[in-house]
Amino acid sequence: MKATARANSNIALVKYWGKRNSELILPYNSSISMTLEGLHTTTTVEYSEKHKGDSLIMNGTLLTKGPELDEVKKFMDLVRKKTNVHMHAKIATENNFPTAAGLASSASGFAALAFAATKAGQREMDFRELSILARQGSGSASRSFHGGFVEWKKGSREDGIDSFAEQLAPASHWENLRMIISIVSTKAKKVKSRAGMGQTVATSPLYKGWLDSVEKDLNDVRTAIKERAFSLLGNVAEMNALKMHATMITTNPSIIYWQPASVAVMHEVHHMREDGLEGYFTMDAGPQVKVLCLEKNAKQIEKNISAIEGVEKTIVCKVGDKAKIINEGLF
Ligand code: 2P0
Repeated sequence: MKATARANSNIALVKYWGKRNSELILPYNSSISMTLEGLHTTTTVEYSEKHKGDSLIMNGTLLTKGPELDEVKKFMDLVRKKTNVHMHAKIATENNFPTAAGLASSASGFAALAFAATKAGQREMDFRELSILARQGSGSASRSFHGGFVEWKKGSREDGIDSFAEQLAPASHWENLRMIISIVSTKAKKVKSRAGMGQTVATSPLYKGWLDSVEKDLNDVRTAIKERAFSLLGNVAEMNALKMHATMITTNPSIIYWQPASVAVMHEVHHMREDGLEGYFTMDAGPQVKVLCLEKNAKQIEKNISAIEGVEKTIVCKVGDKAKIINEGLF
C-alpha cells in the first residue's frame, strides 16, 4: 500500500485571496492559474500496520513537531475517512524549489499528497474529487492537478462539493508563454498566507474593492487565455496582483511581503515594457516576483532581471503538465 505522485506548482493569474469558510477552505472568489513546468513536489505515501503514527520526512529531514506535521496529520485523517484505510502512513516529500518563500509549495505539496495518499489507499479519484480533497489541505492545491491553465471555481454550496478546479486550456494551447521566477530571498516568510488572508478579510478596508473587481478580471483572463492575447493577460494579471497586495498592505497590522529587490524587479519590468520588451509581473504571499513573457523575449528579460542587486536566482518556466503517479518512490 504505497504510491508516489508528482505535482507541479501553479501561479495564479487571478489570485485566490480570502476564505468564506476556513475549515473546508472555501474561497470568496474564483481564481485562475498557470501550471508551472519544472517546479514540482514529489511525495511517497506508505500505509502499514507497523506505523504507529503518521511520520513526515520533508526534503530529507524527519519532522517530529511543528505546523507542517500537524497540517499533514490533519489532512491524513481526512484522507483516511475518504479511503476507509485506517492505518498510519509514512510520508516523504521533496520540493525541487525553496519551501515557504512564496513559490506555492503548499499547492504542489497538498496536490501530490492527496494523489499519492488516495492511490496508496487504493481509492482512485478523478481530478475533480482530488481537487476537492486537496483544497481542504491548502486552497491553491486544488489547482495543481490539471496541466495548462486552470480555474478553481469558488462554488456556492456550504459543503464545498462545487468548489473545485477545472482545466481552461492544456499546456499545448500556449507553448511560447513563459513565467520567469526571480528569487530575491529564500528565507521562510514571517506571515503565512493563511494568516494574511484571514487578517485581510477581517481588517482591510480595500477588501470590498477586491471582491467588486475580481469577476471582471476572471472574465478578461478567460478571454485572454482562449485567444492567446498576451498583452491582455499580462495587464490584467499584473493589476490583479497589485490589487491583492493593496489589500494586504492595508490590513491591521500591515503585511508587506515586498523586499527592496522585489520592488526593483517591478520597476525594471515597467522600464523594459516602455522600451518595447514586453513583460508583466505577478507576486504572491512572498517576496519573489514572477514575470510573464513570451519565449522570444525570455532570455533578454531574464538577463536584465538577473543583473538587479538582490536577485539571487532566476528560473524560466513553461506552462506545465498535469499531476502524475510515478514509479520511482522516495523510499
Ligand atoms: C493564490 N495564494 O491564488 C494565492 C495568491 C497566495 C497569494 O493561494 O490557507 O497556501 O492553505 O488555503 O493556498 C496561497 O495560499 O492558502 C495562495 P491556504 P494557500 O495562489
